Amino acid sequence: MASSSDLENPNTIASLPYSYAPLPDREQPTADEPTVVLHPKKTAIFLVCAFLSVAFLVTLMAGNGHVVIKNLTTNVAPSTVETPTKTTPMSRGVDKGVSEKSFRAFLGADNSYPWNSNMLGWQRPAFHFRPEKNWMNDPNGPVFYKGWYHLFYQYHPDAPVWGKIVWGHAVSKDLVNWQHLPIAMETDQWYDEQGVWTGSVTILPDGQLVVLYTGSTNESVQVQNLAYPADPSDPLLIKWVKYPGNPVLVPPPGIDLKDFRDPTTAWKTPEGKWRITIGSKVNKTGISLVYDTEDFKTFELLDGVLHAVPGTGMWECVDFYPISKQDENGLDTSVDGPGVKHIVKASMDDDRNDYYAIGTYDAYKGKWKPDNPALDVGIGLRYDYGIYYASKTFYDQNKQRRVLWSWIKETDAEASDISKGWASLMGVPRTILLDKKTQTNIIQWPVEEINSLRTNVTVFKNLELEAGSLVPLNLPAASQLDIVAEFELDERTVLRLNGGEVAYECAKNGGAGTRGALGPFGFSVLAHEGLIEHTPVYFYVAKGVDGNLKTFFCADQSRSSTATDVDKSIYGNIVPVLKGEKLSMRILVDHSIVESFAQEGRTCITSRVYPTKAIYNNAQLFLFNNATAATVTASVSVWQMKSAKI
Ligand code: DQQ
Repeated sequence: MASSSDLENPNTIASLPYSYAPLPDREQPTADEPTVVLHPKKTAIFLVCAFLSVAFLVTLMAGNGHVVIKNLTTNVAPSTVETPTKTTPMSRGVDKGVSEKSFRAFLGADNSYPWNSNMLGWQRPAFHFRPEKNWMNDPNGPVFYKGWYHLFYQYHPDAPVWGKIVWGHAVSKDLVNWQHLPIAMETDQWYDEQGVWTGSVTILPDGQLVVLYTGSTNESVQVQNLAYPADPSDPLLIKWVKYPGNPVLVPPPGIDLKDFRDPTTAWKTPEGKWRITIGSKVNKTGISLVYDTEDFKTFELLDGVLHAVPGTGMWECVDFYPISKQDENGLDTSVDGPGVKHIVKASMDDDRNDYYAIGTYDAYKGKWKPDNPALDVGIGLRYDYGIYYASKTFYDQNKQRRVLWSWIKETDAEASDISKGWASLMGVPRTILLDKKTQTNIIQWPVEEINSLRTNVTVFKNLELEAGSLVPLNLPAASQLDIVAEFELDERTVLRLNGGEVAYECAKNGGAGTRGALGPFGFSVLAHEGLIEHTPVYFYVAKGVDGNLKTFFCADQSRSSTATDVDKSIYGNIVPVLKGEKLSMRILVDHSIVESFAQEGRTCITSRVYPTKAIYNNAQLFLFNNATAATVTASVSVWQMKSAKI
């Protein structure tokens, strides 16, 4: 095992057994195809790898994989099993006017899996933020203030399910290690009796802070309220005061009393006023209302809306911010001008995903339009193609960057959340920049501070993965990893191949078990040695009739767990790959959370994975190439990740 200081020294690069097993459905190699030559001393390892490869391929190819999973559930030893508390399925949030807050696909079905405390204990993340216990959802009011990063969040202090929400609060010097602080705002007023909901911080020119947040009133009407720090000289901002004249905004005529929430950070208008936007809907059209204010106490509703998209439903947690067309730094929210584009992001209550679009803002009219109407908000690009919702950015004046926080919910049964005593966490904070190469998407990347958790790197250079190969990376531990890899497809095969693959979709084409000439290939994370459980994160390259390549980035959870009561979706989307670029991915594995980034953050996928066997020392990492034709060359660095103080 090489250490990080050995990185530059080629002698310390780990040697790796070459693994190849003929594919069950593959003809013998033809003369012009590469032949595998095994070194004698590697034969023993080869046999083990070949066995695993066959097991892997059989697993991958067994229909959609569910048959395998069903059969294997009988292997779970029930000796230490605790019977989970059965809960009556009930809606979390909908009757109060917000989206469903539990993962409900399996609720009501009598298929609770016998989870034990060992399994549930492993799921707890080591470097993703979450409160000490109970329920958390949206990030609120992130800000850098007097040397501290503040994170407020939707928090239910009484149970690990959504309920009467208050603002939880934590601070950090580095966005990695956190100190939990007392609840910042409780449900102690008639105008927020049913919940202190999502809101934002604005920094005024004199450095003072104001907060606007949604209160769900005693009658579950959604109103906007003003709050500010009780003692602005306190860098920890422990105590907050609610403005006595609250609410400062109530739903305007034509807007349903339960469709008016989540005020943004304010930005400056050309006239020097402050402007905010608030999500809503009219029938099925998602909209963003615009208000101007001078004092955050009285507001003027602008004619029309910032933007509206028919058919998208209620917009929650709208975010609006500038992004530089040429610079590598982030922009403060009020920045505007010729070198600037503006992003509108909305969290779609209907499908629970965060969509963004790049466009042009008209500050005089208070309106924004997308550069490409086909990729409008709610119908085009997503921040993340997995579990990622209610996100919120802030401008970090400490490091001149825009940082994205997001809620990652659970996709297990609510009964498991009750057993483990906590539910949900935050994604690792990501910097956001416009992709200068494509100009048509943003790039998201874990904040650089995350790298401080890296330790014990293992490096594999130019590994040749024949079509149909599987390589165990034999790491001492694989539940906390930072994996960075580059892949190159064998050019001769790519050129030789007749194009013709028309449509591919990660979710619809059978996942890692669907084999094409040029993919899938990538990693299997949280993999049990016999691949009883494993989660492939991979590229799939399709050659079209026009000869052009299209690359997809996917995460396949269909075999991630032998448990029957967790989500097993296959996620993913296309990823732009420009001429001359290698395929690259980064994966952060943190127990039950896997955050994956392709092409330096053009396409991202966050997965929640709940293995029952591939846990603790039984979690492993494999490289695989399940293509039928192409050899793939992989160069990989894998760091073990230390636990953060959270
Ligand atoms: N969560 C909050 C609302 C917001 C929703 C309530 C999004 O303000 O619309 O907990 O998850």
